[in-house]
This record gives sequence, structure tokens and C-alpha cells, in this order.
Amino acid sequence: MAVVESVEVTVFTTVTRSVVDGHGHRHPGPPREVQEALFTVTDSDGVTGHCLTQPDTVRETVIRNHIGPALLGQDSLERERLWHRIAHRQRGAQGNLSDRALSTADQALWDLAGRTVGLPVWKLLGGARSEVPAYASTMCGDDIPGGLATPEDYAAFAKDLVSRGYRAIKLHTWMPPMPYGVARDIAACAAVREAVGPDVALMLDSNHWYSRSEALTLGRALDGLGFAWYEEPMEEASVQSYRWLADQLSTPILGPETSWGKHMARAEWVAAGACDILRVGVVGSGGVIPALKAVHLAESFGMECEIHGNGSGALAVIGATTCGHWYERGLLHPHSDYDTAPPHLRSIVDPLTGGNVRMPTAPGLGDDLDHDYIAAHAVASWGTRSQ
Ligand code: LLH
Ligand code: MG
Repeated sequence: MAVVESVEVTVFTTVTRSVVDGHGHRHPGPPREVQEALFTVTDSDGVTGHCLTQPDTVRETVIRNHIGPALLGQDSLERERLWHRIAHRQRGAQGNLSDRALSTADQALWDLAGRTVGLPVWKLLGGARSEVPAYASTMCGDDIPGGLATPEDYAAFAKDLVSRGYRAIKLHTWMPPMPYGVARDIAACAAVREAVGPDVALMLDSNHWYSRSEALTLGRALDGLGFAWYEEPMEEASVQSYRWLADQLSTPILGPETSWGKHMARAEWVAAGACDILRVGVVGSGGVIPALKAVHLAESFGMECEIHGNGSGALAVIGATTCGHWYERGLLHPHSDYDTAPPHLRSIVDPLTGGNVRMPTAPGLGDDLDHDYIAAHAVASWGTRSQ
């Protein structure tokens, strides 16, 4: 039996071509240096598992006080048990041990398991499909000339996306701090439908903070435009508001995306009739383990579950299951180049071919990390190891 011998974080500098606005939305920007973190777990056989994350998610106290004590000396392949060991520490951690930190450790353990047995994680998890159609997920609306500043901009970009092979497009329209409301969302959705015709699947992810009446007005417009789903128009903490909305619309409601509560919150949404399509993310909902439980929950109720976000963790769950239709590829923008890997990766995990993304074939999660670049650009590190 191999046991976890060390848990380490390496913070390194890399280059991004995006800026983040005051409400956390990403927009295109000039190249700038940012810091990222590589989380690494190593077992007594010398096998490693990795996951990229934000430095603050796995700051030194999180590793020393929570993740290290939960993992060190434990069988490195007992992922379910280790997930619970970390998750149970969340209650007493006073908010310092996030679902994102839990997810980072969980993904690294899956990466290690895949490398141990020589299988990509999606196959290790069951292996359901080797490719999936991608929907083009746009960045949020902005005020950038030639960007996503007007309904016409969305329409022109949608045509471009269809010419690149996408058969589905999800609009993220204007969100706070942008000042617009429902009328402009409807104009953008109508302009895109007009531009791409009836055969391209369209989805909307809007605002996140509309009132019930605003969300209903927008949803009724989507009913008329034949949208495939309607995502997060309101604060997701109000499950009853989503049930109220779902009861009145023919467009399927998708959720919850950002709610806390992992797979248990998803069960509550299903039981309440608050969504028609379930949603869970690997990064935001606590890892591969709770995401898989949520997908199986949806399947048990004859529902689809669509995985939030891009990346290797999402692909692992999508490749292992059948009850969602799409991979969220993005965020995309007319001024941003999604297909060129950042300097710390040798290639992207999700190239687009004929509108589809193929599951990775390398053992583990499949991220093509450039370890030489990361070592050469390391600016800080911390960790803990067995004595
Ligand atoms: O708010 C944003 O910038 C996006 O909505 C983002 O969170 C995106 O990940 C999303 O919601 N995708 O579905
Ligand atoms: Mg969303």
C-alpha cells in the first residue's frame, strides 16, 4: 500500500491576457503577469498527482492545518475516504477550508490514481464517452469596441462561433457592475437567434441578481426564442424563487451552479422542483467525488446534469457519465484567444474538432503541465510531509 508522503504548493508566475472586473467577471486584456499555484500530492511509491489552482485557495495555513493532516500517512488510492476526511474538517475550519480547496486536493488524488494505474481519470471512473459536443460559452457583456458591447456584437460573434464548428452557444450577457437590465438581454438573445437560425442550440446565463419579475419577463422571451436552457438569473440561495420560475416557463431552468452544499444542495433542488436540468461543477462544488454523485442523482431522476466550467476535472466527469449533453468551452470573446496555451501548459486539454472535444488520453487528469516552466518561474512554496 502506498501512503501520502507529502502535500506541496508551488506558486509561480505566468501570463494571462485577461482582466477581472470588480465583480469577478473575466474580460480580455493586455498580457500581464499573474500568480498561479500547482498543488502536488506525492505518495510513498513516488507517484504524484497535480492540480492547478489559485494560491489563496491553498494558502499555507490551509495545507498545514487541514489538508496535510487529513492526507499524510493515508492510503493514497482511497479517494472517497480521503475526500470525507477533508470535507468533515470544513465545519470546524471557520470558513478557511473552501470547497475549492477540497476540490483541489480531490482532483490531485484522482490525477495520482490515474497515473498509478496508467488510465485517464474519465476511464478510471467508468468510461462512458471519448468525445462530447462543446458549447461556446461567451464572456460577460462589456463596453469594449468590437467586443460584447451591443446585441449586434453578440450576433456577429455568434456567427463567427458557428463558422468555427460550434453547434451550441451560451450567452453570458451584461452583469453588475455593467448597468443594463432585462431589455438589453432580450435584445441580445433575439439578435443571436436571428443570426444563427433555429438549428443552433442557445442558452442564457444572465445577471445572477434579477428579481423574480425581471427573471420571469426574460424567461418568457426565451420561451419565444426557443432557448435550450436558462441559467442563474437570480440569487441561487432562494430555491423557492427557482421553483416559482420553473413552474411558469417552458424553457428548462438549469441550476444550481454557485450554491454551496455540494451534491446535497443538488438533491434539495431536485426535490423542490426548482430546476429541469441539474448543474454541478468540479472546481466549485468540492471536486470530482461530489460532482459524480450529483450526476448520478440526476440520472436516477431521469434528468440531465450539465457540468459547470471547462478544464480537465470537468472532462473527467463528463467522459465518465452520459446524462449531460455538453462541455462548457470558454470563456470566449472576439478579442481573446482561447486556443493558445498559457506558458505553464504545453497544450490545452480541450482542443475543438468538428464542434467536439475529445477526452484526454494521458494517464491522470490529462493536464499537459510544463514542469520546467513552473520550476523556473516559482516564487514561493510551502507544504508538509510525513516525518
Ligand atoms: O460570472 C461570470 O463571469 C461567468 O458567469 C462565469 O462564472 C462562468 O463560469 C459561468 O457562470 N459559466 O456557466
Ligand atoms: Mg453559469
